[in-house]
Amino acid sequence: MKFLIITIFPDFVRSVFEFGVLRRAVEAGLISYGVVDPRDFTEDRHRTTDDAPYGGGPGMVMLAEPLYRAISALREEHGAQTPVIYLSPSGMPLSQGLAEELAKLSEVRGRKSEEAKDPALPDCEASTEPDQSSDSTLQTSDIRLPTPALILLCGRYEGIDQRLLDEIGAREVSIGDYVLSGGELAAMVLVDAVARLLPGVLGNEDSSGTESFAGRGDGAKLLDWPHYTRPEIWRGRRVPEVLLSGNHAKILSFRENAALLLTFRRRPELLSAELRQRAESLLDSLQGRDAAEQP
Ligand code: 6GU
Repeated sequence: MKFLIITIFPDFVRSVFEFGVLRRAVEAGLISYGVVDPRDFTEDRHRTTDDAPYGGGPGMVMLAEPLYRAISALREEHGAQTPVIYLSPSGMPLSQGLAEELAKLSEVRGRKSEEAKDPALPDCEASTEPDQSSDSTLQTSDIRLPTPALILLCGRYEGIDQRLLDEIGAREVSIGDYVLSGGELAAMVLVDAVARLLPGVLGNEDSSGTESFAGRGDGAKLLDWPHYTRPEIWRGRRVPEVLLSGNHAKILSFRENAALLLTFRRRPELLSAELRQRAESLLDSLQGRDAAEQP
């Protein structure tokens, strides 16, 4: 997956790819990124990227033309259909589901070529690169489509000229109900959430699956259970006994109950009526039990 970011703070955005999981994913060739500055697509002496809003009011609005040229340059290089996501507090909320949908854009190799003609993917010609095997029959899995790309458009000031967003068909995404001073941090949140879902990015293929908000197959979304590591007693606080028991069935049931109760207490709106019921019965059955045994 290629993340192409349009920002007036290119160094800030690049720095995010230099640490931790994202850095390792770049080094392993599992993701790549490009950063472009709309200033480089201006033609005036001051390299202007914003102006006062028509109709008056405070702040400045980003000009359509430099952004249009930046997007056109990226689409020319990476595919005319490359989707554009505009990070804005007025967008659709980012969710684990949306992150999964975006991560799936990269699930192309090995699919039937018909299916692979996903309109969301760059419509460059599929290049065929038969592998080194002696079999000269071209397998559908040998068809290599171009690496899927996402253009992430970061706004600053009061926003972006609406005509640019309409012209390019941008999808607007917000990371929550609060206002940031620009889209850069939001774009980096989206990149992280998507990248860690791509095959191979997390060392342990399992670890994106069991935590908060990862679907568990049954559609249930629960908060994560609490975690403990050494020492067994820290400042007088003991690790729950069951976690030391080696009884894996009991441990799983303890953790699932803990996750259910935490979700019930903190985010009851995430639970179905059935799970809420189950949490209530669990609370009843725990009444009067030793605190050390409680999830
Ligand atoms: Cl995507 N951008 C800005 N500027 N503020 C936000 C946001 C995005 N999501 C939440 N607040």
